[in-house]
Amino acid sequence: MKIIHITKDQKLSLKRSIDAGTEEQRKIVREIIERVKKEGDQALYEYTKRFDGADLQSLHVSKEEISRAYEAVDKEFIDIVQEAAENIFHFHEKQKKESWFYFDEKGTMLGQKLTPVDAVGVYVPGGTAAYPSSVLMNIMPAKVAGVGRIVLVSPPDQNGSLPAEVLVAANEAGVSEIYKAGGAQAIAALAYGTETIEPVDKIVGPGNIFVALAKREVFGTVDIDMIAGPSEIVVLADETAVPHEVAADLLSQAEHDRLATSILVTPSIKLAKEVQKEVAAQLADLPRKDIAAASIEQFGAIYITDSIEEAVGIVNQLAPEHLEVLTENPTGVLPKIKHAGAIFLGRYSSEPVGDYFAGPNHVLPTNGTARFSSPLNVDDFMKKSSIISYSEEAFRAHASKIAKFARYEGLEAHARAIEARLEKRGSDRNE
Ligand code: HSO
Ligand code: ZN
Repeated sequence: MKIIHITKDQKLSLKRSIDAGTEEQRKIVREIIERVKKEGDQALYEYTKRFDGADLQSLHVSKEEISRAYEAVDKEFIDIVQEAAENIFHFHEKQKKESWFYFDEKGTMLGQKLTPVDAVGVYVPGGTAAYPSSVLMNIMPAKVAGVGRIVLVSPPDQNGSLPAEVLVAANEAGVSEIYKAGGAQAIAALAYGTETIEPVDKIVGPGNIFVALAKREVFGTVDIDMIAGPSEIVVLADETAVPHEVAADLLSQAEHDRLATSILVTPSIKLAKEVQKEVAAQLADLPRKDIAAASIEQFGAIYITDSIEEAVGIVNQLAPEHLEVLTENPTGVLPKIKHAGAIFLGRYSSEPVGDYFAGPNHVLPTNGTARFSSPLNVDDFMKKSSIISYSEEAFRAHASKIAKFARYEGLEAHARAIEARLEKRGSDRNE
């Protein structure tokens, strides 16, 4: 892991060009979407055969399959998922906002009515990235928001099955329906519907480039979540941090992806050198050492600053997905942190505590977007309607101003709609 001495005013960034896909990939995705729109289920069966090698009898995951999943996993796994789900539910409940209304002295009522999205689709990738923890993190905020229908889609293996752990997590989180479909075809089915899958209003969850392109393509017909980039961790530490713990935390995100970024920012040269040694040593016996080593080699770095204040400045420039504060007084540093998706304070708040268990969402802004966006949350699954209820007194007091405003815009019919209520006519219901 390289050690870099930061010079004052050095500009640093985690921003990378997001894989926008090739023209060829976009063409393939558009063709898939068109076929699903036209042929519905038939297209899903054929693509599942072609891309996943599974000859499905049904797209739908049955109650029996879910029961079998519970028998296939360890009892301990179920207990842990249940406890994690409870923590996630509890945390997200605190985010839930209520509709609000107020009255003025003229009897006018104004407000905002909050309504959950009717139906949400959650995409779960296949293979080793089918994380049950992400199933919980994507479903629970929708559940807390009160979304009535939550549909999970995921590509099956060659035997036509989904991982038992995913099914258990989805069921614990309160999923309504589960379908065996992946890739761009699953996104198309969620957006436009097929004979079996009713369309949804919003699609969330990570996926490969074809899934990301398909989400972009259907955006507007449905809403989508942010397109998440590779995982990032920045550790802000002083000489009180424990080198082998810092190294372990950096590696926890490096093992996600060759493109993941793990960075230590510290004013302590001693800590920097010890962490560098520890990372190399711990890498050697990690099962996913190929991935973690590639990530550390290309994107890992230890930045040395003159002071902790300067280190905080670097953190705010980077706006990382995950920030760990391992300093003598982490809560004292907190007010100075402006940009980070999730902030972990102190040595017992190692990043995986948040990935799996604490309660806050692990779907977080990456690629420097923590400057302007937030973790996945309950609000993402709620929408707001403005409420306007003018009293007659308020209407009469303001009608002429409103009509004038309309005429300044050259919109005569708007003005007349206002004035129609000022005229007295025989047909007036109040006469
Ligand atoms: N750290 C990942 C989420 C995750 N970690 C899932 C383990 N499983 C988000 O950046
Ligand atoms: Zn993780």
